[in-house]
Amino acid sequence: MKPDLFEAPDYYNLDDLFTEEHKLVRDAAREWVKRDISPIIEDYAQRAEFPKQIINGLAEIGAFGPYIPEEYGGAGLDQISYGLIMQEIERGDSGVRSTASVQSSLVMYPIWKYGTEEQRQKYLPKLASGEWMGSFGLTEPDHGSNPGGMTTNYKDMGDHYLLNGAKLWISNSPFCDVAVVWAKNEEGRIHGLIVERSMEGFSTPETHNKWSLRASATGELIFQDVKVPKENLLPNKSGLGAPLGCLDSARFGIAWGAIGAAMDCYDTALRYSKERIQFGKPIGAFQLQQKKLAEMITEITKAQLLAFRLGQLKNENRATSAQISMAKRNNVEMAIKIAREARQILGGMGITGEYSIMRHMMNLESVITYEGTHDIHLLITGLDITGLNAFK
Ligand code: TGC
Ligand code: FAD
Repeated sequence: MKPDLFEAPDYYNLDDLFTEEHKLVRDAAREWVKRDISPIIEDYAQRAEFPKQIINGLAEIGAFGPYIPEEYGGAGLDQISYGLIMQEIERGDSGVRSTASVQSSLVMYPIWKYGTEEQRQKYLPKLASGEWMGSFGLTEPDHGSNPGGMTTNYKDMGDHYLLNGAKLWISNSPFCDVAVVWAKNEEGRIHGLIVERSMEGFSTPETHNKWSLRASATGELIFQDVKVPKENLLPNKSGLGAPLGCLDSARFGIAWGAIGAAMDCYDTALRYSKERIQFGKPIGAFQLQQKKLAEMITEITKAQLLAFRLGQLKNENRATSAQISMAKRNNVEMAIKIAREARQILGGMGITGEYSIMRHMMNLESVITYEGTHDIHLLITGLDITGLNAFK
């Protein structure tokens, strides 16, 4: 793979709006990606292997629980810092950002928000340091966009719960130490349970043959009469709103992360367009290529402004789920379109692993599907503006 010459585009001087802390946090993540991700990621993606050695580095840049209070091992940062860390990591690879998103927003967040003090003390510091890795089990083979229909269930056996069912498409599952699992009780009410790898009857087979997110491990979570101690139930929120609340936090991170992937594709294509000579001049001098590049920087700038404003609202606890859906949907579509256009600017070279673009493009096919598909987020906006529910 070519050396990482990334220069971040900032067409509207957004840096003027960031605090010193934002810039410090972002620059540390940026440097780490350049040093520890860029040189190795293509190889791991080609081999479809998660680079486990990066876990310590992710913890060190604060990617595990950026906004979780320091007393629980988190970085105690604001939401814009969280977004910037996700942006920088996804600039390297969406699969690496997935690992961080799941750990922070889908595992640490529910334990912090819905768990007991004992659960917070037991799990959060180890998750923040990367000593333990987590996964989040919501999706099932027959219930993806419609998680409310889940059939994974648990029964109250007096001194423990008995958990049965299966989850599919679970990031980090093959190597997770703990899983936050969503299951129905005997009344059909959804609750979160913390399942540990050592529990008998719990298995996590890996899903192979992915053309996307190849450097992220994906698998199943299978529960066959798993005895879960009663103290592992998350007591402070139940119903579908509990997992969906976690998704709000993860989708927010993706809205920022996708910008990183887009910036990397744009920056690579811009540089290539100035170096590649055809018909006696750089291809960047041709109007057709300039149109592509000019539209890319316009869309990136719009996405940056959307994410920044959403970050301000999130910091003030005023961001609605529908606003988060709009940003996730817009920014991922923006990124995937830019990846496709950027790949064309590189001609044949664009399909090789010498450059990051094709990997970003394939990764984004997962990003546009997970955490709510592109269609589902559009329908969430539709419901919000009309008051009419297309899901029922
Ligand atoms: P609905 O009846 O609308 O809502 C049920 C309850 O949930 C509440 N609610 C929310 N609460 C918090 N945050 C949100 N975003 C919420 N959206 C809804 C709602 O108020 C209600 O509460 P209550 O108290 O009245 O019961 O539910 P529905 O069954 O009609 O479904 C709505 C729909 C389709 C929008 C939702 O289920 C959905 O978002 N589906 C997409 C599923 C999804 O996103 N799955 C993601 C799995 S995790 C993943 O992909 C990780 S990828 C790895 C990585 O990030 O890297
Ligand atoms: P389906 O729900 O079957 O959707 C298929 C198609 O139908 C889509 O185009 C969809 O938009 C459309 N559709 C569905 N309902 C409607 C409707 N009402 N109106 C219009 N169109 C509709 N899940 C987890 O729980 N944890 C994870 O860690 C996790 N990681 C993942 C990692 C990867 C790499 C992938 C690919 C997925 C992951 N997921 C995870 C699952 C992901 O959230 C689901 O794939 C996603 O929610 C869509 O569900 P589905 O694949 O079952 O598609």
